[in-house]
Amino acid sequence: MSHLKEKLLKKIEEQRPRTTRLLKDFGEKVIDEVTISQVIGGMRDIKSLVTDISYLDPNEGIRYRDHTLDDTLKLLPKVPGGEMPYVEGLVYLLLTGEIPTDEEIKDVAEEFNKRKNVPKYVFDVIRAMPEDTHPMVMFSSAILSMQRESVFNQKYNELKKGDYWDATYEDALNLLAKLPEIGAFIYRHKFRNGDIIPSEPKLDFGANFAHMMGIDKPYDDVSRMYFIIHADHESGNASAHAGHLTASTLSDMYYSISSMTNALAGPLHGLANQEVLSWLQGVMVKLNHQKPTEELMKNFVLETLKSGHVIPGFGHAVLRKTDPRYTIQREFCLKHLPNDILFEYTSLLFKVVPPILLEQGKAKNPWPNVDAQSGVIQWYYGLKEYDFYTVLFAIGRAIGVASNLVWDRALNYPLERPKSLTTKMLEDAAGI
Ligand code: HAX
Repeated sequence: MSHLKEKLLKKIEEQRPRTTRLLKDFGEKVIDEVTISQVIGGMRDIKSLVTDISYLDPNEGIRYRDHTLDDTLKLLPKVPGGEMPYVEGLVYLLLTGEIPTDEEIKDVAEEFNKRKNVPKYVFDVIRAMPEDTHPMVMFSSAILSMQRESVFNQKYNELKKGDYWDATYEDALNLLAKLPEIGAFIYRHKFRNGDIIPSEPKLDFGANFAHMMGIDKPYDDVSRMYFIIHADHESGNASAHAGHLTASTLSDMYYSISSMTNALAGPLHGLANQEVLSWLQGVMVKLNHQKPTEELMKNFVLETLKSGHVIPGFGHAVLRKTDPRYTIQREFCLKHLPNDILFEYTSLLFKVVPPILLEQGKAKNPWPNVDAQSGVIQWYYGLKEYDFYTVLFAIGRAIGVASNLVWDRALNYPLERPKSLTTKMLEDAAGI
């Protein structure tokens, strides 16, 4: 058994009695009330999911296993010669709750190396799709096509409930190891005439992805940063929730991560990183690539709002301050691309959008989110095909969601089934 799996089993055995006790002795304790606006308004803020892997504070941002994102980046062992930590280290942290040693990171890297070969039929599925298929459709379909590989699915009839986590863990590692290969294949197939670069087993998760994409250093660090900061945002965000909901029916990892990907592909969620770049490019073209004045930028923002569209990259359903994932990327830009014109545009947006949204008085959070900044970095390093950006987000997000699904099965979280009401029932409750 790998070190990671052994450690995970120990943690699961420690955790199970806590969940059992809460259910058995305190199951009827009330922890929340639900209002009509929450019922109509997308279940916003209703406390109804459990995860120990991350927690999103509205003002502080995400914590992974109780570490802020800044601390996570500081505490996880760094790749020699790089600024960013091993993605393998994050996988260990999210699954076990512990900061790994170098040896423990090596163990995860070896596990991934053993599992990264993608079956040929997956590439055939991608190749068979029409040229103008969106990369997220290719990514989701590639994942779904591998469902026949699921250990959970193959062993389901002989598995005891207590061992569901084990087969789910195998599926998680098997799938996570393959996602960079699939993502890079889609990119090279769709945007580089099918000139595929084979994987390099000696490289870590982030560096191998950069290598397969065909992008030089420091893109290896960009990839590590990108996958780490996008990995998890507790369980209620649409992509994580879609994955969790699907898995709650005992659908396996492949069905669930494909669901996660599909939810991420909406413009209000992960597709916002593509929308930001597309919007900024539109502005740049209109300005003939000159730096706009503050006044001009304000006009573009107002025009977009007037046309009934949201300003992509701003606002959040939970956060009420600037997203630390935005700040971390902004600091990277200040260090590596301070004079980039697109970065200057983004910085100007950071200045002009929040006061406009505040004045408009609708958005509960006028501050930038992760997506406002991420495309700028990709563009700078040559990845200009912005409809690929959400695939990068999906590779990162899959790490958090897959870790959660292992724990979902370990703690036997049941089938999800919230209750719906009719409008008449709400009117009755309101005394109308
Ligand atoms: N521009 C214009 N209006 C905005 C806005 C923005 N960036 N953010 C919120 N609003 C509006 C909403 O559309 C809503 O208007 P209506 O009442 O007319 O429907 C109102 O302000 C209240 O919305 P809210 O309660 O503040 O925000 P929600 O929880 O409903 O939505 C969103 C959160 C992230 C979807 C929203 O802020 C938005 O659409 N932002 C732009 C798209 C975006 O950047 N999405 C990525 C978010 C981060 C993420 O998940 N990444 O994957």
